[in-house]
Amino acid sequence: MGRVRAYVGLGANIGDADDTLAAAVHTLAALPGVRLAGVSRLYATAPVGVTDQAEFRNAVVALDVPGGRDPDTGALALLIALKGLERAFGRREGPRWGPRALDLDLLVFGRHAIRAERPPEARSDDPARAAAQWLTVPHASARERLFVLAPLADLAPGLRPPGWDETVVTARARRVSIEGPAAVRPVARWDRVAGAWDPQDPGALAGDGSPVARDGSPPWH
Ligand code: A4P
Ligand code: MG
Repeated sequence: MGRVRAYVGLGANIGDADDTLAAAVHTLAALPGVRLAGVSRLYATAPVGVTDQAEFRNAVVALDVPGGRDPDTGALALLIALKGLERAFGRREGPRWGPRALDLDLLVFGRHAIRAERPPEARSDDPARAAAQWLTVPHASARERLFVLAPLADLAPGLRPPGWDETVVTARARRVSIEGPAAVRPVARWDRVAGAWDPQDPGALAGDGSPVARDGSPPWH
């Protein structure tokens, strides 16, 4: 298989999350065979799931990655690289939905729908995690989370991931009406030349949830 456009969600709420996410963008871009194709705005987001924890920073990157011999193999190779990066950035096992130094989720892998079971010898002793799918793509809860949909819509508003009956921008508008526009707040744009977050004029989420900067330009330029 050739190359595949993948979208990866980044989240953090321990330590200097802005720095962590910037470093993670650089590290993802340096993975073998990977090309960085886009970086969303950086968002400050209200915690979902366990709400009694610090605000998160979230972003999404677009990566062109090797497709592997088949989609399952290519996507699992990327997942394993993401899990390695989480650990390298200080992620430790913690409660589900709890605070984390870095969370990397594989949101979309081209046009492929993937469900891979963890091999028995790799299952955790922790019963809460033992039955977890090894990999489900598109990510099972992405559609219901504004902290994923808002940055994903910066990069791919018209994308309709496999299994979805709506585009990313439509899903975002639906979640804005449920979670409220204050749940996610753009705080910076990615400066491609500097390779850093630029907090100047990050724009806003418009009433319909569409990303429009004050100068009218789309936020990823
Ligand atoms: N897994 C299956 N499919 C995937 C996939 N597409 N991408 C498996 C990544 N992993 C996938 O994930 C648990 C297992 O899911 C992995 O071992 C992998 O084999 P994890 O990252 O270790 O655990 P987790 O993150 O605690 O669980 P989960 O269900 O992934 O939680 P989420 O969805 O990542 O939620 N609030 C805000 N505002 N921003 C956030 O970023 N994040 C969470 C975590 C909760 N609240 C948040 C945020
Ligand atoms: Mg996760």
